[in-house]
Amino acid sequence: MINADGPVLLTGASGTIGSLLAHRLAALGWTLRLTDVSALPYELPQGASFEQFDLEDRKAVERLARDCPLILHFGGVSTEQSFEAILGPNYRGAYHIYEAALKNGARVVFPSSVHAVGLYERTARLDADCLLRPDGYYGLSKVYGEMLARLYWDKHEIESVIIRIGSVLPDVSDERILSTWVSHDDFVRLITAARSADFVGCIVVWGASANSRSFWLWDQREVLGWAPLDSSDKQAAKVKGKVTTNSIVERYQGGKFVIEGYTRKGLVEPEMFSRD
Ligand code: 15L
Repeated sequence: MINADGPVLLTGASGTIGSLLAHRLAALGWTLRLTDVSALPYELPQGASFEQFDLEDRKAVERLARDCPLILHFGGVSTEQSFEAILGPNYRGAYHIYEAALKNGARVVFPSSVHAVGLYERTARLDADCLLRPDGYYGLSKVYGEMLARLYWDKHEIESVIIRIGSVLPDVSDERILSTWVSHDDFVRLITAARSADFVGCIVVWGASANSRSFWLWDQREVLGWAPLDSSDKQAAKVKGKVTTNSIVERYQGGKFVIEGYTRKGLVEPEMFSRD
């Protein structure tokens, strides 16, 4: 069990998910230490403090993480970009977070992404222990983050909840998101469960609501006692026919991220390793 009274470090506080969490968790009475490389685009919530710095600044990360029993690491690049643009925030930054967690014995919530499995076809139904198939440099950085979590658990007993997030949005905006959607309420409940669970070890949970069109099956949510209460199903009629005209985008779970820099002539092999 982690110290329930300790402050919680939230990186990426100025981003979309960071802003959502800062407001919702502060409203639940959490004491938050917020940070981001950009200024906060909202007023500081009750009980929160904010420091602006780059995740590449290891000393600043370690200073802010001091005495925090929980780190919600939502900082870093969240879109497909060049390897060089992603290297500092997502690789060095995540390493700094885990080093800080090690110093404090903190639990980490690491947001992985659908883009860690983005090159599976949409017809595939995945368990959380599937082979990872990133769809670009961003997805690759999430695979690295998942392995950082694994390393620090196996070698140092630093706990992690890896959330392989689909699409955190207020509403479903196209047909693909019927499969990947996670409502704000389900997501906030998932984060609170990650804090209150006695013991988590190093687990992977699909960050999605109870969507009947989900691409994803088994995961380790039982450890958290979390189950989504919302579903995209009610929004299906609203987005019917909302698809792109690109057959590669529509074929794979990663959607638009897949075609960034795609040079293969045909389709990706459906199975990377086949014993048949
Ligand atoms: C992600 O990982 C992105 O950060 C987010 O902006 C969305 O694009 C989401 O995946 C998605 O693919 O729906």
